[in-house]
Amino acid sequence: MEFNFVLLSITLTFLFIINRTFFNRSRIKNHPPGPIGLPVLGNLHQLGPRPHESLSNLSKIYGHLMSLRLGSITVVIASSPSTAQEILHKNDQTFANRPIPDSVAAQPHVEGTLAWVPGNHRWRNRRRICSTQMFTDQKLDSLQHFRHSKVHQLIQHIKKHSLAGTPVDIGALAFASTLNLISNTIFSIDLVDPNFETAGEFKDLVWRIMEDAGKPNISDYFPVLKRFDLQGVRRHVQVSYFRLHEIFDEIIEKRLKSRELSDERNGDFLDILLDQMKEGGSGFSIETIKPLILDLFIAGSDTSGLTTEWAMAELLHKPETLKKARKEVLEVIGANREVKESDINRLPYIQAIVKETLRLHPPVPLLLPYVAGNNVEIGGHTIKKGNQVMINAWCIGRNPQYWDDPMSFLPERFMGSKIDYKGRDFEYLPFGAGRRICPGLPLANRMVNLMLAAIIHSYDWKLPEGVTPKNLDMTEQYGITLKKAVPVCAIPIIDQN
Ligand code: HEM
Ligand SMILES: *[C@@H]1O[C@H](CO)[C@@H](O)[C@H](O)[C@H]1NC(C)=O
Ligand SMILES: CC(=O)N[C@H]1CO[C@H](CO)[C@@H](O)[C@@H]1O
Repeated sequence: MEFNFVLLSITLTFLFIINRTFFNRSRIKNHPPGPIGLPVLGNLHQLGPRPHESLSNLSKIYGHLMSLRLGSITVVIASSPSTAQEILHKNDQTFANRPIPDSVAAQPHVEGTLAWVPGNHRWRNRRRICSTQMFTDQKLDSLQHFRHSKVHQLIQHIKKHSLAGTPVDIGALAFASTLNLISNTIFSIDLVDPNFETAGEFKDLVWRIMEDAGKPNISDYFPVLKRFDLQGVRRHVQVSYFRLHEIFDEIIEKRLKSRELSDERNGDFLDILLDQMKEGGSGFSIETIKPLILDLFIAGSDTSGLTTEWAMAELLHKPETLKKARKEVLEVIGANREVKESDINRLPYIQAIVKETLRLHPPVPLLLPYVAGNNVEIGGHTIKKGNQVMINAWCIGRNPQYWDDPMSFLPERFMGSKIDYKGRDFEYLPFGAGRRICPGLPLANRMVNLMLAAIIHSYDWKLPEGVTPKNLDMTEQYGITLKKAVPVCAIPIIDQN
């Protein structure tokens, strides 16, 4: 009797799930097509270790707008320029909000972030301050001397390797350098040892948050389970968030004291935010500027560092492009001074290399997720209110319909081309587009071009013993950003002349 009861309940549950899995979709008229999933898991098992690539493969079967079920969440994936445009541009009002992953929601005052708050008036206010006061050409110019001195230190550090003939882990150096480029832009100080001698707590903390945030977690796909924090993600990541807030508290307190003593200002991002705090109606307080600052570090450091690493990897993979790049930098800058941000305009080939790198290796391959605020018609299908929406920028950048020879690294394709990553060309979206396009783009553009040009300008590069351009490992590894699976190491050589 008892046995039968168990059997019955199992069967009923199973039928219930089957029912939801197979018939739910067809009941929604005109829902985007997609693969049929397993009970409970849905299509989670089909994502694999490189979701952007699996989704790209699936889109070849199901089309440029397809629907997957991840646990109990329905996710719609757009994989063409036209569907991306309809979502990011035409219907940006509908897609103003993002779902907040559990690991992100674990931070104190998540409502103070920029990337994860609903696109309401508070978000708009914060974005406006970013784009009119922080990421302007004028402001970035006024803070560029800090970044020049950081890149100088990077080049000096590489010199030690070149004298010893030892390989440099380019990604690790680029990540640490980027953290300091950003921390000098925000705080006018280094948060990572500029001599790269110590590992550095700050770097570890930022890294740990990114790792935790990058792992897909049960709570995100089964929101019912959220409060149990089954995998302990929230508890684990919270420790890092709290410590980072402590570090920021110390810096802010110091700054407030020095501002009391003198009217002199550094003019960095922190000063801008503290000035804003005094203005009525800005909505800023000490507690809510910290998550904003943290957002800039998290969103800006790994992305920019990785782009630099991938660019070097592609150049080492294709030595004739490296040669051509070096020639340009040496001709434009000469051998007697260091590269500056103001030189970037005169380095079209370096810029083309950065663009081509971002086409093949967009560090945020699926952009950040959106959530539909209402039912909406996209590409002839209906996306339902509450569905999550992702844009596969990686897939779009490799589509042979829009790109000749898409799998080859050809910076030349951007020479004299009007295509840019500023959100107008929907076949090329490494920074997203529309109202939530990356606000850090102007800074990223400077940092990556500057680092790359400086690394190439000061040294010639060769691969370590046993590695040839052909067998250099170019595998991608998916996290919150798209890494190289094997770090690119190369030996810097000082020119003999
Ligand atoms: C190569 C470097 C970078 C790349 C490829 C990149 C890419 C992106 C992408 C794809 C998005 C999402 C856009 C969307 O959903 O449509 C984004 C958002 C964002 N990025 Fe970047 N980013 C980079 C550097 C930076 C830097 C340097 C900063 C700041 C210091 C930054 C700050 C942000 C912020 C705050 C957001 C959230 C914006 C919002 O939701 O309103 N990023 N970025
Ligand atoms: C996607 O398809 C290509 C070509 O068929 C295949 O080589 C690759 O392994 C697939 N990738 C994934 C992640 O399924
Ligand atoms: C931080 C954390 O606990 N992440 C987990 C998220 O989910 C994956 C897959 O289930 C786990 O492997 C991670 O450990």
